[in-house]
Amino acid sequence: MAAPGGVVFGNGNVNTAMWATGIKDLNLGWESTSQYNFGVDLGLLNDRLSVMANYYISRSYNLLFNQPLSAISGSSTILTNLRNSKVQNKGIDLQVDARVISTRDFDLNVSGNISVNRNKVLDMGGASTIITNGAERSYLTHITQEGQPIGMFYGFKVKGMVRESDMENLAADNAVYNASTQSFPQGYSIKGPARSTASTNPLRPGDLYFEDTNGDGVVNDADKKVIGSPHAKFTYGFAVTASYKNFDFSSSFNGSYGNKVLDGQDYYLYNMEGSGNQYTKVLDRYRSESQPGNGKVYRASRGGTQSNSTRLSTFYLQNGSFLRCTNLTLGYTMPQIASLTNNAVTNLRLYVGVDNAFTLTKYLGYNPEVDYNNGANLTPGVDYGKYPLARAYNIGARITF
Ligand SMILES: [Ca+2]
Repeated sequence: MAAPGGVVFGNGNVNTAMWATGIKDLNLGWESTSQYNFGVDLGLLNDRLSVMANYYISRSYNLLFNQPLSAISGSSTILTNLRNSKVQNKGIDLQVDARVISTRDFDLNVSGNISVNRNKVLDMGGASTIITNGAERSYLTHITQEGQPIGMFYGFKVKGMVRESDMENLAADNAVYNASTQSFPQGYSIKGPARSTASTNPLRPGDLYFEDTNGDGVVNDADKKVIGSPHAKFTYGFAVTASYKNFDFSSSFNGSYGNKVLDGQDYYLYNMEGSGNQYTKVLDRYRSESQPGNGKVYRASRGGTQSNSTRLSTFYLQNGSFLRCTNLTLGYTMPQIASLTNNAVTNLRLYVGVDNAFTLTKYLGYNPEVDYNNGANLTPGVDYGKYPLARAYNIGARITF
């Protein structure tokens, strides 16, 4: 609660002092949860097929929340409860196991599971929307509001890229734009792409421009909206095991489908400010009308003159779906080992395997299974340098004496 530090009084000497490291909410309490489950467990076809299904609905109350505070208090947040807040999770878990083939020489088993969860804020406990920063440069990235899942991505929708042919219209708009009120005259309808108050310079060819959702010709905070969900439509896993005579094989997979990921590293690896390494994707950037790139990657600039590129927009949201093979193993059991060793060794199995064999994904970062701000559940789906999973090769022998 208090930490030693130093404080300078009039004579310039540093005196020993203590400072508060955190401010406590004396009424802080537990979150509470109520949950209902409905499950079925079926064995079919002489138990060669088994199905387990579970439907649940859970509600959590008085959620813990790091309320932002003025830093003058000595702390930037205070952990508190959102009184009377209510969040609902409902979903289905389904598990299927099948003995597909079962003969003297050959066995084949397949199992799979799928989980579908839907999260929804039912009551904010009197708070209005909570807009949070989950990434670099303090830009706001997530919104939590009633009727929606927790921590949806919040920002601008990219509408297009400014080209040379837009400049005449932009100049006409610029001529009537009132910079001090950041607005256009009443009744004026803009000719070119909407101008952004976040951009320090007028738009230039190669800049991204955002959707003006309320149609006033200017892009500002009022035009931000939910631009994607960090929550998967479903997650899943499956495994296949087989044996043929003395060989055995096993494999396991898992994955996620339908979630978006914000790669926080993009602010550096895509910024084209000449200050660090970049993705090779920047080679697709706009350079000129004769070298427009792929039409999606904005021009290079230095010092944030093209600030549209650094605001959270759909440009930075990536498809986070993946399928990962977590393990492949092939084994061989030596049948004659007992007689060869005069029963000194009763069983010998040799095996080779690989963990994290491969991942199928469109995600550009190291690992689409991201969870930045451990436990900060208002900012899910942010990758801030998630460490890649190592691929490990195993080779071994299991000896039974
Ligand atoms: Ca607007």
